[in-house]
Amino acid sequence: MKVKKVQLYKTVYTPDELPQTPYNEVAFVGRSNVGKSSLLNAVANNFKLAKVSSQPGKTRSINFYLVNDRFFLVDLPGYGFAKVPLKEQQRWRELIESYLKGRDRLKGVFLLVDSKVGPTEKDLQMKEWLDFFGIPYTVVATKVDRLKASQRRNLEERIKKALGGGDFKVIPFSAKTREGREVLLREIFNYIES
Ligand SMILES: Nc1nc2c(ncn2[C@@H]2O[C@H](COP(=O)(O)OP(=O)(O)OP(=O)(O)O)[C@@H](O)[C@H]2O)c(=O)[nH]1
Ligand SMILES: [Mg+2]
Repeated sequence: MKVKKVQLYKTVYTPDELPQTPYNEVAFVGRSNVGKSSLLNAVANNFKLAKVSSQPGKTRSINFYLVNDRFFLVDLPGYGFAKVPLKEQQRWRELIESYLKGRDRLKGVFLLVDSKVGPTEKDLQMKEWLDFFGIPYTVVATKVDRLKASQRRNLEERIKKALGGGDFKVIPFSAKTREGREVLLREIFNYIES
C-alpha cells in the first residue's frame, strides 16, 4: 500500500474539540524536538505538511492528517520541554492524556525516542502509561543519521533495555535519509488494518 494523498483534517487545542470519525488512526508521541513532525513529513513525502523547528515546542496542538481518505496519522504535542511554561505543559499533558484514553479507533501509538539521547524519564512514563492502558505501541529511534557506526550497534536492544523491555518493536528511523520509512509504513498499515 502507498501513501497517495495526505491532508490536514483538523487541529485540536482542547479535549472537547477531538473529532469523532469513522476512520482508524495511529498517533505519534515523544518529547519535544524528537522529530515527530519531520517523521510525518517523510511519511507523507511532503516537507511542508507539519511544521518542523529546531526550537522545541513547535507543535502545540493535536493535528489530524487524513491519508488516502482512509485513516489518520495524529501528531501530538511534544512533552518534557522545560522552557515551555508549566501551565502550558500541563495543558498539553491533559490534552495528550484525554486523547490517548478516549479514542476507540486508535489502533497503535508510535513512541519516538531520540537515538542519540536514548529514552528519558518522561519517555519511560509514557511507555508505562501505554502499557497500563493496553494501547499497542512501537518505538521509533529517530535521527539515526546522526549516529556513528559504533553507536548504531545493538541500538534496538539498548533502547528496549533502557525502556525496561516488553512486547514492542524498535524501528531505527531517519527523516533525513529516509531510512526505516518502508518498515514504518508497513507497521502503520498493520495497525490500521488490525
Ligand atoms: N539529523 C536529523 N535531524 C532531524 C531528523 N528529524 C528531525 N530532525 C531535526 O530535529 C528538530 C526537531 O524536529 P521536529 O520534527 O520539529 O520535532 P518535533 O518532535 O515535531 O518537535 P515539537 O513539535 O516541538 O514537539 C529539527 O531541527 C529537525 O530538522 C532526522 O532524522 N535527522
Ligand atoms: Mg512537531
